Amino acid sequence: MQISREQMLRAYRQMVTIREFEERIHVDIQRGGIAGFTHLYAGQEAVAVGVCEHLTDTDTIISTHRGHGHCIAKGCDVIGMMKEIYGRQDGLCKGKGGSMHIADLDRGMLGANGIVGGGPPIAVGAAISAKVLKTGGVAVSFSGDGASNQGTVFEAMNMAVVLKVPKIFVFENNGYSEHTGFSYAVGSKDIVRRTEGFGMPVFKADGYDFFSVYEAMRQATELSRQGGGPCAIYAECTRFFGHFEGDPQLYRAKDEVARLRAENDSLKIFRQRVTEANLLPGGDLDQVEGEVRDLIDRAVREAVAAPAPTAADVLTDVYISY
Ligand SMILES: Cc1ncc(C[n+]2csc(CCOP(=O)(O)OP(=O)(O)O)c2C)c(N)n1
Ligand SMILES: [Mg+2]
Repeated sequence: MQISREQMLRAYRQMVTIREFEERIHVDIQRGGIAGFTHLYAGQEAVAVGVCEHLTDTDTIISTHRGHGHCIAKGCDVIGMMKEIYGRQDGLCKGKGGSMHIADLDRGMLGANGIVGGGPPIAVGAAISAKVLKTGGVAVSFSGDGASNQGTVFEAMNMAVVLKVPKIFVFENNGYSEHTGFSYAVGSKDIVRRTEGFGMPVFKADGYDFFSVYEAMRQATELSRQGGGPCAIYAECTRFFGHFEGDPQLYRAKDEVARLRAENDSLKIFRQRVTEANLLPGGDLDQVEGEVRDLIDRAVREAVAAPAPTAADVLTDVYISY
């Protein structure tokens, strides 16, 4: 696998940024300053970063209700995101989107999306646009195991194959659709074969291992950028927090999260791999962690101090005139 020292350090920084961002929100949300539903992505970092490290601003992604990690991995400004989650006037979407609707078109981040299964059809549109305009870009959708059952996702997969567009479907199986287990809700219990049934190749990855996802995405982008049409990535992973903040998680075994944090933490796995192979010294990783913690502290400080939107702001950005 070809990956430079700089790329590895950047990937680690992105994964740590997602983790620290989410851990901080998990604590700070108790203070009551954040409105609306918040779904945290901690635990799934290797997927977002392994995928997005292959993308540029020309490529587009569309996320889910659990979108913070995808936004950070795609290069959205972390301070602007924090302000958005706090509903501030100078948040990334002027405080009007909040946690579930962060978008940044300049970064090719077409939006988080509260409609489960709503993303893939939009990303097929972006892929058609990339093909027609010959941008060389690919369009990526992230979907959970629950979303993989939605009719919208089936239609999107079929259309992407028929139109042979540069579209990559990323399926993140974190074991639960809200509170419903994967093995109950996915009829065939096999998202890979079901996806292949639509006529596209699926690259399987270990969702806890950045390098595994990175390699799967390398193959996926190579295929789709060269005109090979759509493909998919399938990764099993886990979320460290509840479905939403406040979820008592009664459907999980008492020690499940503690065990996953001990054995399946993508940050620890990354550190172990690069230090044991002498690819990066542990001190460099420590330095990244310190810098990220400072950044998150600053993001929260600025978000808390930032002005809220005014009543007049309700009337702007409602309609776009073309
Ligand atoms: C169309 C639609 N149906 C139901 C919901 C309620 N809902 C929100 S998240 C969710 C589960 C999604 O599970 P999954 O796709 O596995 O994503 P995860 O939460 O695990 O990241 C459901 C059913 C919704 N937001 N949209
Ligand atoms: Mg899920």
